[in-house]
Amino acid sequence: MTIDTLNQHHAIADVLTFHTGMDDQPIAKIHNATATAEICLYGGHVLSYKPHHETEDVIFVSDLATCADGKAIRGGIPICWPWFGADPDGLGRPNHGFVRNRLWQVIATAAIDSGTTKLTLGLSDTDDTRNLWPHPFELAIAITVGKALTVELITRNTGLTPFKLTQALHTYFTVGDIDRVRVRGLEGKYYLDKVEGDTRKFQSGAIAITSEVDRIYLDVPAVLTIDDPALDRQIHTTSSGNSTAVVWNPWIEKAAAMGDLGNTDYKTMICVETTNAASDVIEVAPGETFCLSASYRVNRL
Ligand code: TA6
Repeated sequence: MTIDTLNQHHAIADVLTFHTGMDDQPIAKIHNATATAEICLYGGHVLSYKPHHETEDVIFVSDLATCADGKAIRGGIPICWPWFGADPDGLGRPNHGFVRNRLWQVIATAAIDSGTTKLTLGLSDTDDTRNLWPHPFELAIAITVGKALTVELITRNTGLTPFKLTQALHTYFTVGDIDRVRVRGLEGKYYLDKVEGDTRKFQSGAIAITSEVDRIYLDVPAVLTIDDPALDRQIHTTSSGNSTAVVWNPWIEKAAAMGDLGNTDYKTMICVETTNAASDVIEVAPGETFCLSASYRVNRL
């Protein structure tokens, strides 16, 4: 669909409109009574969420991010599906699955109220996806922009056999100073430390970031909090459908090695991801659906 056709079919006057964005990909721009947001149809990818009371975007996107050559956008909320991390079968398929570098379709737009707007995007199987992963599916992401940002990733098995998933809402958050950030809610939980060969470790106290952090936390609670004193705010994440969560910061060396991340970007971003990862594997029966969701709300420290 062209931008004009998207606007004819799905725009909401003065609230939700479609434009040409990053690398000429179509983006939806939302501006309602509560917040602004931007969602790229490539990847079904949230790029921005900023309540009017905030000076800094809640969501981090690298200035070097690109959609070129099938790359996934660095930042925002990448959708990892139907696997999280490396190809589980070791067949050389893309890291984090194959839906974050495809063009999603607009399913619906709705003005819930003056301060709440909902955009639903969808992606279904094709010959190309079936060559990568031999299952029919319908995937939808429902994005609600209001006092909170809510993202629901809904998988429907439209085939005749069950399939297994791991997946993630791989959310990048903007922070003012990583040295002063603390992630709370995972105290007393075990995690797999991917920096040290998936060694199982115990989290005592709040999480501070003082080197590369790449951890899959197990048996996690629904609510986590990112304390960001430099921006004088907290971000609360409330999730459902998951028992694992990932905390990731590439730190100095990994950031310098990533061509689509600035060398000092590790100082102003952190990923706190809502995941079905590691042993948290989801099986979806034929005709069934599964929803993984996360909701993000900001308040003053
Ligand atoms: O969620 C953390 C992680 O799995 C890290 O290991 C790192 O690979 C990150 O995702 C980014 O992955 P990407 O494929 O987007 O570069």
